[in-house]
Amino acid sequence: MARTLSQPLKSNKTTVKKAVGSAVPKVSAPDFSKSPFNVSLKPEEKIAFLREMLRIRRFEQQALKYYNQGIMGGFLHLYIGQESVAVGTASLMNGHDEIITAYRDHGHALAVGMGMNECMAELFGKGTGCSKGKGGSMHFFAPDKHYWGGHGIVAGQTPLGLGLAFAIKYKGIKGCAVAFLGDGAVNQGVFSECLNMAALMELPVVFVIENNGYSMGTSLERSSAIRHSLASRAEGFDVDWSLCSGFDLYELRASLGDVMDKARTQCRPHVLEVSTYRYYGHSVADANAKKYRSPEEIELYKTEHDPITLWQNQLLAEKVITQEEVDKIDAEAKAEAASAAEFGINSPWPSEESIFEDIYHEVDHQTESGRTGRHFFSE
Ligand SMILES: Cc1ncc(C[n+]2csc(CCOP(=O)(O)OP(=O)(O)O)c2C)c(N)n1
Ligand SMILES: [Mg+2]
Repeated sequence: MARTLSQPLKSNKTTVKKAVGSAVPKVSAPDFSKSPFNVSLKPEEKIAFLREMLRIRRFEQQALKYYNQGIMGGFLHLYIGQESVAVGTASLMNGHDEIITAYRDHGHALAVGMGMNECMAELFGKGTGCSKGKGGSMHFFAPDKHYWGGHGIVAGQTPLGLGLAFAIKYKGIKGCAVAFLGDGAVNQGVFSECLNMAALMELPVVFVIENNGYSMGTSLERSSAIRHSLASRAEGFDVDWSLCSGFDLYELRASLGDVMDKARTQCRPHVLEVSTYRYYGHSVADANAKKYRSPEEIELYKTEHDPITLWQNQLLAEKVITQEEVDKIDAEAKAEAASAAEFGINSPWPSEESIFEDIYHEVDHQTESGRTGRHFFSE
């Protein structure tokens, strides 16, 4: 079933005023570049967003090349087309915020500052990878960068994100937790439980639904009974919600910045549904990649809604950057990705002896429960 672009900006906090005496009220699109989160952005910050998006795309294209050659194995869920969401979110983090996502996690990892080398090595299963080659594509982690992964169980990261928010509140930190999930993940029961607890305990959590229209080969229309949006379900739990376009970095920053602030300062949970799109199959090994959507649909998103092209054109129009500078940044991103692939290929495999390490803290640290194998019971 063909996908329709979701309508931008609706929320349970928006008051729609009826026009008196006129037929159709004129609604002009808000200028998100003037939002408090965007208006004082420096040119170099705007350019940095472009660089980050290009780095993510070139990193994944490089990975795809080696995967197709059979040199890289395991899973590979590409984020290509969705880069603005991760980059926009990371740009709003204040040092006290935490983020967590599902298995489509490369973009978030690079956006929070993980290095291409450790990420690429992880994809090659090498010991120099961020998870020592034992996690692979779905398990990038960098808690030191406030990034908690990388999770393969659909919606499994949502209660963990809730836990991060609980810890933030418990410790009295002025931060928030941002937990990403897909349009398919909203139908997992655990997400509903999270919404209830978030409202009940007034936790500083923002659930960002990256609505790319598909969960594996199933379109949104076939997986969810929706009237207006997926996020509107939050209303039943007394959680605020809103929608925004993820294709435009200004809009994403304006919308998400606002709700992250509200979570930090008022401990108000929020569900933000972001419209986005992935160009590749569910994973690179998706045998049905060409069966559930048309090439025309993909082409439409590539030509009219590509977040990198849109941002690049925006910066060119603002005269913040020249085409030559864009090309240079892109060439640097490609070179960095190629060098990271070299690093990954040339890195050593994890040692055989390390196979039992990094599974249980208790075993690694030889605690009493680790030695006795009694992790959960004392008798
Ligand atoms: C609990 C569980 N059920 C099923 C799967 C298999 N599975 C992996 S990804 C996926 C689709 C999820 O789609 P969505 O949440 O929209 O995320 P996207 O892939 O679009 O980023 C499914 C059903 C799983 N990993 N975990
Ligand atoms: Mg999806």
